[in-house]
Amino acid sequence: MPRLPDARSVRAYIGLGGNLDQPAARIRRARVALSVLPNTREAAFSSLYRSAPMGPSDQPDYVNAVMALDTGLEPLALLDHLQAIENAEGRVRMGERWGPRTLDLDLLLYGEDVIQHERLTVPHPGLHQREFVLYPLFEIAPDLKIPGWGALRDWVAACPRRGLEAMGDE
Ligand code: ROI
Repeated sequence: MPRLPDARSVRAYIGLGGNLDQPAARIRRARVALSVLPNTREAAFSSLYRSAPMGPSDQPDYVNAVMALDTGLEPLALLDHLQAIENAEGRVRMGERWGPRTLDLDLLLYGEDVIQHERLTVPHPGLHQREFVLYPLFEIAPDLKIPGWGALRDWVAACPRRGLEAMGDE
C-alpha cells in the first residue's frame, strides 16, 4: 500500500541549505529522508540554488532549496525529525554565529499556523529577508500567503536576488 497522508495532514515548507562538504548531495539525501518520514509525503521540491552567504563572507557559497511536505506530524515532532536528519548529516555547529554548516533544515511554515514556542518560531523569522528562501518557495508555491505577513509574491518583489541562481543538474 502506498503511504498516504491522512485527513489531518498539513502542508509544511522546509528550507534546506548548506555550504560544506558536498552540500548538493546532502540536500538530495535530506529530500529522501524527509519524504519517508512517518505519515508524510513530498508535495513539491524546488530547484537547487546557489547563493552568496548571508553573514560572514569568508565562507563558501551555499546551496539552498525549499521542499513542501504534506504531513500528519505535529510541528515539534517534525522539528525533532529535522534535527535528527541534520545530525545524521554530520551537522557541526562551528561556534561562530552564521558560520558555515553541512546541512540546515528550517521549518519555514506549518499550514496556517503561527507558532511561538521556545524551540520553534513559525513563520520562520528570517524568511522575509532571505532571497535563498523566498525565491525557491515562490518557485513551488507562487500564490502562497504567509500567515500574518501577506502574499509571498510581495515579499519576493521586495527582496533583491543578490546573485541567487538556479543550478543545473550537478
Ligand atoms: N546564507 C545562505 N546563502 N544560505 C543559507 O542557507 C544560510 N544559512 C545560514 C546563514 C549562516 C545565516 N547564512 C546563509 O544559517
